[in-house]
Amino acid sequence: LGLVSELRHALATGGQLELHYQPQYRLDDDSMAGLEALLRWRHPRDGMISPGDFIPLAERHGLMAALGNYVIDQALAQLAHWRGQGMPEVPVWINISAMQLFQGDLEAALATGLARHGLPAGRLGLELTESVLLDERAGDVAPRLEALRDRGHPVAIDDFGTGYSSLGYLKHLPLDKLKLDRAFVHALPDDQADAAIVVAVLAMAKGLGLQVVAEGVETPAQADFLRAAGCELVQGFLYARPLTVEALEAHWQARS
Ligand code: G
Ligand code: G
Ligand code: MN
Ligand code: NA
Repeated sequence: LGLVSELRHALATGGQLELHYQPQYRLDDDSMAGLEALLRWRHPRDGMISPGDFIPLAERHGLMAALGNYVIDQALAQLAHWRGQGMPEVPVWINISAMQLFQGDLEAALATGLARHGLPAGRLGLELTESVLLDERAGDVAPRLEALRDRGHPVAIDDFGTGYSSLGYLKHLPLDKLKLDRAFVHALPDDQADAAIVVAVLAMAKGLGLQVVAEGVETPAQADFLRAAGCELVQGFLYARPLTVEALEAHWQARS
C-alpha cells in the first residue's frame, strides 16, 4: 500500500510524473510524423518506475481516471509550449487504457484540455491496445471510438497482432492507424514467417485505408525491408528511444 499512497501523492503534486516522447518517422522522406507520449514516474527513492508497473496499480486503486487526465493535460500543455518554437507541428499520441475508454468523463477531459490549451483535437491521437477489444464491454467500443473520432481525435490500434482478437473488428471500428507490434518486426528481414505476416498486414491495411506504424524498428535492415514492403511509418530505437523533453528538443535540432 506504500506505493499506492506515494502514487496518490505524486498525482496530487505532479512533479514526479513526466511524459517522455518517442518520435515516429515517415520512411519515404525521413520527416517526423508524430510523437508517442510514454508516462514515467521518477520516484524519489526507487528511481524511474515503468508504467507497466504502476498503471495496473492505478487501475486497481481507482486512480486511473486521474492519471489518464494528467497525461492528457501534460501532453496538451507540452504541445502548447512548443507552439511557435520551431518544433514540427505533429500530433502527439497518448495511450488510453480500456478503463479510461469507459470512464465517464474521458470526453470531457479531452475537451477541457483542448480548450484550455487552444489546440485542435487532431493534434491529440489516441492509442488503444488491441486487447481492449477483448474487454467484456467490447460491444460498446465502436460507439465510444466513434464519439472520440467525431470530435477529431485520430485513433490507432496499438500492439496490433498480439491481442488474440478477431480481424472482424477492423470492419466495424472507426480507425486511422494500426501499430504493428514489435514482435513481428524483431526478426525481420530473415524470418520468413514474420516477413509474410508483415507483408500481409500491410496489404490488408492498404485495402482498409489504414496507415501502418511499424514498432520496435532497431536496425537499418528492418527499415529497408519495411520501406520496400510499402510501410509508411516507423518508430523504434534505430531512430530514437522515448526521450525527455530536453533530449527530444536536442534530437529535433540535430536533425533539422
Ligand atoms: O515505455 P514503456 O515500456 O515503459 O511502456 C510500457 C507500457 O505502458 C506500454 O504498453 C505503454 O503503452 C504503456 N503506457 C505508457 N504510457 C502510458 C499512459 O500514459 N497511459 C497508459 N494507459 N498506458 C501507458
Ligand atoms: O505498448 P506500447 O507500444 O505503447 O509500448 C511502447 C514501448 O515500446 C515503450 O516501452 C518503448 O520504450 C518500447 N519501445 C519503443 N521502441 C522500441 C524498440 O525499438 N525496441 C524495443 N525493444 N522496445 C521499444
Ligand atoms: Mn503505444
Ligand atoms: Na505496441
